[in-house]
Amino acid sequence: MSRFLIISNRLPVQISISENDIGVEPSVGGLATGMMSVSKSFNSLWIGWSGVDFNELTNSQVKKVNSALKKEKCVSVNLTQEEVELYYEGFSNKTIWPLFHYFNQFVEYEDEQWQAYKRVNQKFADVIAENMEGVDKIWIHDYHLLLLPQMIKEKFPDVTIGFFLHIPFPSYELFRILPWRNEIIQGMLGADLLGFHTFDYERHFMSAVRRLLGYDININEIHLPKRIVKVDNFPMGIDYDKFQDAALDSQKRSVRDKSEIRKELERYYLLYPETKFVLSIDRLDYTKGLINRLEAFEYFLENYPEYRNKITLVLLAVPSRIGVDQYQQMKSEVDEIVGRINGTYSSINRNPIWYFYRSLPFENLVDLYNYCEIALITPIRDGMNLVAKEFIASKTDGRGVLILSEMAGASKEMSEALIINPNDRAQIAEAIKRAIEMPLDEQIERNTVLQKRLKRYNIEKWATDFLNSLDKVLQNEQQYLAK
Ligand code: ADQ
Repeated sequence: MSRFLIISNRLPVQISISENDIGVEPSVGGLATGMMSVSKSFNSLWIGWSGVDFNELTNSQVKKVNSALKKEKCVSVNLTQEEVELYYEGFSNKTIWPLFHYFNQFVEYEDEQWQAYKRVNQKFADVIAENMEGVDKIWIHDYHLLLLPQMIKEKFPDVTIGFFLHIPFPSYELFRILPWRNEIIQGMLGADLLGFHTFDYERHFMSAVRRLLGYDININEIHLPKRIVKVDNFPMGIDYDKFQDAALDSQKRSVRDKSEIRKELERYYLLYPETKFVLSIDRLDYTKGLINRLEAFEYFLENYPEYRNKITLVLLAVPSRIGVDQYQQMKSEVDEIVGRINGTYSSINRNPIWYFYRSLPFENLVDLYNYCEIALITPIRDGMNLVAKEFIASKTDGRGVLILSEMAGASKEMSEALIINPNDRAQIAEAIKRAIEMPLDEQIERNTVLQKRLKRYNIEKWATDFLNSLDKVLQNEQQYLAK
């Protein structure tokens, strides 16, 4: 029976190990959240790093972890501490991540990290090779594994390979800075189908291929000497019904069954019924624009004093990549600005910002999406941004206003939101005011259009579209070679 492999840096589970017990839980992150629902509906096996250092475990613990993973249809690629530092925190997150998000000033060029990146991509290729029985399709995800398509293609030329990049692909002028640019492009071209979130990322990639390698390009096909590679955009969707249903469920619960967060929001609202809750949720990452968001919020409080006691920013920052310097610095900066704003604008019983530095269970996330009237999403660069979509999907009665950065891939499909430039504080402040004052029927009108679109192009449709395209690529390639 044919089956397909999903490959990503991290497995979509988080493993906790105590003396007698092994726990497996779903992990946070766009890719994990998105692909989980898809992998269940196909005959698939997911290969990736488990996040656990197997060298620290006893033999019996290793067995237990592997069998817990097997139940989840997962196979682990074991990484040493050094590999995690050089390949994951190093090349992936200190070179590719900042460069592809236009944070040129943060990019490191360390040969040692590049060598580790190549080694780990090869390690993935080896584990894949051990699990190839009956496999005819492989879907590789994201920037940690840019060299993997070529490694697999060389060894298994008949297997169809799809690759999807979850982050932006930068303009050629930026990409060319990378000393290893040719190897990276060649690595990606090992795939038969390359997918991006938006047409712009696709266009940037094509331009890099044309200028660096000089291959013939026909609209969205790249003609290599012996095969063709198709390039297309597939804007990633969300599990729409899951968010709608969870939001409905959250509203219907009796007081006793409500989450603490929801009870607290409702209690606060009873005390101060004029309050508008503004929601901000993301990983604590410099690309997500937390600093400019906070500065814009401060600007708003400064310039629109009539709203000072009528607005509360619920700021949820999920700890992320704490081993990378910039992330630690940013955490201190966020702490400082939140302190400054609360110090300036708090009264005895009211803080303008409620700040949480942690991850939250799904139910709480939905409570916040459902209850807060406004979402403020201001990334400096973002491949897509699923939070924007999840917020809209959780608005069961159509109320709510989304303020969204034009630098997020999601803005291309969500023009009914209030679209802002994340570097324009005055514009963001103005959008907050507009959101507060927006009439209900206008909110509902905008959200109805958005919801219809998100429901139609949901995560399942995204994955099936990608997989169908992958099948078509194979047929086209056979016709092309027969000519
Ligand atoms: P991320 O950068 O992780 O993903 P995003 O698309 O916003 O960003 O997804 C974050 C996910 O984490 C959401 O599904 C959200 O529900 C979840 N989440 C956020 N905060 C949480 C919290 N406090 N507790 C629990 N869960 C939380 C990368 C790219 C994005 C791209 C995705 C998918 O950087 O641009 O949209 O991949 O391709």
